[in-house]
Amino acid sequence: MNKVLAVGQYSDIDVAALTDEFGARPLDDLSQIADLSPALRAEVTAIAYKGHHPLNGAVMDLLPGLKLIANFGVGYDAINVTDASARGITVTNTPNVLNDDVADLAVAMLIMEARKLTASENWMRDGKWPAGGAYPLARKMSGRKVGVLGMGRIGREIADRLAAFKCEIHYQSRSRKDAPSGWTYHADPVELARAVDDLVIAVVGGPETEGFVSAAVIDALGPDGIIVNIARGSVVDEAAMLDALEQGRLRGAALDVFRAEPNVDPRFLTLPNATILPHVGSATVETRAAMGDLQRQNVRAHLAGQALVTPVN
Ligand code: 8YV
Repeated sequence: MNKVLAVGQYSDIDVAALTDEFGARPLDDLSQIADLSPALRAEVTAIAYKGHHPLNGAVMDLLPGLKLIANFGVGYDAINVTDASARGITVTNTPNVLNDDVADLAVAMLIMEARKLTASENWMRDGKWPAGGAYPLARKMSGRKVGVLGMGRIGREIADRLAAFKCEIHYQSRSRKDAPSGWTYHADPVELARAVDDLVIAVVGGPETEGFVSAAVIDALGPDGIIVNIARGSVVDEAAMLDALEQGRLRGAALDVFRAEPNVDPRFLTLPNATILPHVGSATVETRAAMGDLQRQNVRAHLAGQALVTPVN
């Protein structure tokens, strides 16, 4: 019996853990589920999922006994939770264990872009220092007004770190949060962008935030601003942001996530005012181990008939 499918690009350690403990059947991607025989599909009660391809009702219907989708990641926008709920399937995610890494990266990327760290390091690696002299002056990051879009658990970790860099904190969220005095709440993203120098995106992905950082938000931030995105590419009007970066209507962008990743719009690859990373927010040995562990805690609880640890529906 293979009650568990381990679907996605797992590390060897995670595949071994899922197969050894649960007898999970590893599959590279969701499309392989349809290739399993109906008898094998009927055995499955849980998917341990790691990926960003849409997992919707059509896939769920291939597995008549499916009761759990345990996502490897805090963001579960790839999973259609409405479809899951309608079929009595519980979705779990891996919250909190990655907050520090993602927040560290957001701050690091803001500094990288403001201080032009990649470009100045390349200046040195390319041997330009002796003849070319000092690298052109960059810009200061500490003490800027920063807007955090989305004050959830990760947004809060980012804001706490930026406060330690003497930044003035503004935020936008569905509701006002219990935040330190001096942090300014804005109900609207355009209003937030108008009030700050730089914008850090930390909202959930999915339909509710699709294109939330619109051309109007980008214009409100203005030509001295930097946008940092560690959330999801879908939150930003990418074409509007690319136009603004190319035309100098936005100073810079520091991006760990993209709309069509891993197939990034090639315009990003040549922009001198963008710091780009291949979705590495949670990509440390320590945090990926903790994410895998939390995913398996949910699968274990499901197989034992116990309460799930981190359900989202
Ligand atoms: C990915 C992430 O899940 O947790 C999230 O929401 O975006 C990342 O940590 C990671 O790519 C693993 O699939």
